[in-house]
Amino acid sequence: MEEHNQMQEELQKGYEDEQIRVLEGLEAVRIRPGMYIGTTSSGGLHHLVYEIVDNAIDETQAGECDTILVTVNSDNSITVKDNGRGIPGGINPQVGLPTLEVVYTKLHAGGKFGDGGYKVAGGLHGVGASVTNALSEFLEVTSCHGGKKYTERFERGEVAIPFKCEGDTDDHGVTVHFKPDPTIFEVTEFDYDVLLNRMREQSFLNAGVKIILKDEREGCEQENTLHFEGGIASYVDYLNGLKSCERIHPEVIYMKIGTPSELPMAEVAIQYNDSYNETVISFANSMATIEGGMHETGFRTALTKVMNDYAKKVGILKGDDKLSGEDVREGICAVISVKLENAQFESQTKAKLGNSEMRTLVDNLITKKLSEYLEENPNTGKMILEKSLAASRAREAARKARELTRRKSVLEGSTLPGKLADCQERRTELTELYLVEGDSAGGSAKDGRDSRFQAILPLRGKVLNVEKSRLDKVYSNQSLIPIIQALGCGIGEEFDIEKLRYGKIIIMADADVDGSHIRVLLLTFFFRHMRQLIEEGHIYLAQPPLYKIHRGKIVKYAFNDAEKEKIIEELGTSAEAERYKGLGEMDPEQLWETTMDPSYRTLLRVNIQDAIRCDQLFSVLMGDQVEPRREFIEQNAKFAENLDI
Ligand code: 1YM
Repeated sequence: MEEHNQMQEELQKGYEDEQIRVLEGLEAVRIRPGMYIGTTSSGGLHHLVYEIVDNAIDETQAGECDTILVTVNSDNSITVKDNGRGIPGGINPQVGLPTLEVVYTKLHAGGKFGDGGYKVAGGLHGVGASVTNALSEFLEVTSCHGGKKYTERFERGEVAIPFKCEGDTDDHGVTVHFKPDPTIFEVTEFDYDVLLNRMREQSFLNAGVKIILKDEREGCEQENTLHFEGGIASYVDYLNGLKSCERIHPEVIYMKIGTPSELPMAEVAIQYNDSYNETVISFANSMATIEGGMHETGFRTALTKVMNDYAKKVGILKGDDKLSGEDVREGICAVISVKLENAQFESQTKAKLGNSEMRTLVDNLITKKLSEYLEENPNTGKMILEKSLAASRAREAARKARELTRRKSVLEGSTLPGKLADCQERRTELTELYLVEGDSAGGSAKDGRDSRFQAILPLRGKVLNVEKSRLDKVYSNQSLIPIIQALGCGIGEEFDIEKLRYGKIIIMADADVDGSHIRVLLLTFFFRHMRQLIEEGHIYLAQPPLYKIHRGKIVKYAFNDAEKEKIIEELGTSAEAERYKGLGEMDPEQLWETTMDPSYRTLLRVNIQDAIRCDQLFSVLMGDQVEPRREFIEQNAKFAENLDI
């Protein structure tokens, strides 16, 4: 009770002044929500949940909590409940406010202001629960700590029912109930699958924690329990299970240094499969580092070194022969997770880890533990080496083929493909390359374009499915060579984005099933062999109209059925609508007006929001197993339709 009296006194003193300062802080969040949560669309909405869950996960990492319950309530509000220590009921001496109130009303970057604890789970910018509070219609906290139950209610970040002690309890832990503010968010409906993916990822990254996710909305009632004792080793097993390929050794290799309470900590899990591509995903403080960074660099360098040393040791590599980085990563599925204080994130999206000490830490971990593992498990070692050697031989065969036919110079861009109608402009940032399906559409595009900055490359024949082919086939494929030549930036090990000849690469294919197939084949090629083009936003999809509607001399275009109906209403019932069967039906002027004129057209920029999802999408859509593909398409019709991956 003493704690409580002291609190009342402190409150009298500094409350009003403080309250004003605090509100100014959260007001900034309400004025510019994008700066704190990225967007006010679906991504930002879900982010509100992650901030609260992150605090509960921190508590599990402190060893004080094992279960987190996340409920989407029937009114689209969210309840997050943990069974940890609860937030202490005292007054924070620095600000003279209840600690609980400080947690929910103070913007703070990074470090927690409790008893010397630190924050590792980390939200987008480490700003924490106060951002969720600022952007919620209401947020209620119940904290059971040290035998007492405390509550407080906020509305749009302001105190609505002050902090109070409700009395005694045997319970412990924190419960937060909030509802996103509909005046801030464009979307207020939670997507269960988005929450499920994030909760699954978090439970893989924090071994042992049990997260129960529940949907109580009418007609959507469901529940998932996410609990993986194996942590990231279970993650790798899960990822390999999603892919349409076979594992080449039975166990996941797991290596670790440090613990959550002894930072820094690094852990890596690896298992090879029989595909030709690599899936390496990395995290720092449980946040995905999509652009990699120091921990990934350390991993790659050490893996190449360890595999070469091992191959020499067992006598498989002789003399100066070497396995390249790409060779030893063919078919790898790996998850890297590091936890550290003072994480530095670089690049525009803050998705690249800059702390160089993480390169050394991961390098040391792999060098020591992976060498030991291979020594102790020679059968697994042999399987992996055989895979790397096969990759190396294929690469060598590709190199020879290239030299023989002087394809090297062909691929490196000194020659341009015969079919290319190039543009006059040379500054990459101003130019566009249209990859056009079919010769007749290619002809219209050539005649309709603005040749000052638009280049056209008609695609010939069927585009190779790179998911089923090794590099040597990719390099010698007649449908891909002209694309590689026109882009000028090389491929694979020789890829150099500085040499890219066009700022926008626009895929223009029909709006039908065949067109959709070509789009997916080209995207698979870019994703697997020139991923940086997608990451840096160079790849676009043209959006040709579906209908031409005319009445007398008035001609309008519609891009979907709703637009068609609207235009017919405007023009009157005598208006006629024709459905385009393909791009080839449009004359050059129509193609320019509807699809190529920068002042009228709409382009979809392809971005990688979720590299894991993408990897899975291509491996299942394009792999050679039919059953998983059918299942996947049935479950994910929205992905097959929506190519904005
Ligand atoms: C449903 C959300 O926030 N749980 C939670 C938060 C805290 C603690 C325990 C906690 C942390 C510490 C000490 C510490 C927080 N405490 C603070 C502050 N669940 C949820 N569970 N005692 C309890 O880190 O030292 C901030 S969050 F400020 F008190 F340290």
